[in-house]
Amino acid sequence: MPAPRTVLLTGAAGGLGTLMRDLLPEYGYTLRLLDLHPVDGAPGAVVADLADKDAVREAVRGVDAIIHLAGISLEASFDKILRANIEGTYNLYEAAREEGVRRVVFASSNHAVGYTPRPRGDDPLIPVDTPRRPDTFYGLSKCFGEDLAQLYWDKHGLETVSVRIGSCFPEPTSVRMLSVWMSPADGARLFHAALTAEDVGHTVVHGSSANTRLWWDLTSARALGYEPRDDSEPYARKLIAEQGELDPDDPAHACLGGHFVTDPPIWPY
Ligand code: NAI
Ligand code: 15L
Repeated sequence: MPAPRTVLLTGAAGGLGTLMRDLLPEYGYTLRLLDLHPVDGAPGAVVADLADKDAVREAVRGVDAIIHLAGISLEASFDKILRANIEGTYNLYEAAREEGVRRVVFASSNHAVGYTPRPRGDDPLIPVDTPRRPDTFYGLSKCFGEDLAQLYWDKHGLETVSVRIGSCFPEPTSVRMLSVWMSPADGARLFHAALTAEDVGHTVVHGSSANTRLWWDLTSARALGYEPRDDSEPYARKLIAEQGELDPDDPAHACLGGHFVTDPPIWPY
């Protein structure tokens, strides 16, 4: 497969989309942007709901690949999740199939497996084939997205790398995030690897930096050519001084998904 050059970035107005709009052009990509909301500083962005099949198909036409970030990124009612994340992702894959797009990078989440107990002590890292244990309807929609990706590979030959992102923000802001943080620069490295690796079929990877306190296995991400360069450890002393170590008896600290298991943040719209 020739390396993709023109990439549709959905969710371009969001937090991760804004970070990737800055970082991905350095890898030589020309980005086409799509979001429900206007994208700051990008008057040419497509402003469309993923529910609008015609607009989605037009946005997809002619691109080499898609990075699919758009959707509800926190917990919400099942009806909202159904429309934005489940039907919306289906509409995007259908448009990609119809327009002959070869590769999608899908923003899955740690919350697809959020009920997985976090490793303690000498426990092994969580493997990428750990059973699905969604912690929310939001996490469930990411399981759907991964399965949809598998179907479109098996049935239609449309490749996907599903990246179960830990926490991709400029800095880690909690003790839990020390274990699952992915720096924006490593996020761009991983997305670039996911766009360019050969013969991925449908591959699921964990998305984190090379954190000293890592909870999950990065082997399948490294196999794509991803070489993380960052580590959350420089933030550890300050965060632990402020928040304390994770409490082994607190259910909000027991699982990979953290407080999404006990008290998930709710999508405000
Ligand atoms: P965000 O909430 O900041 O951005 C999501 C964007 O999607 C927003 O700009 C929103 O307007 C857009 N959107 C929502 N519904 C839409 C629809 N129906 N049609 C078109 N656009 C729509 O979220 P963030 O943090 O940027 O995350 C991006 C993606 O990565 C999400 O899919 C999220 O689930 C996933 N993710 C992010 C993580 C992180 O640490 N930032 C961790 C794990 C997964
Ligand atoms: C996610 O999936 C969310 O979209 C993001 O806002 C963070 O909460 C992240 O997971 C996390 O687990 O820290």
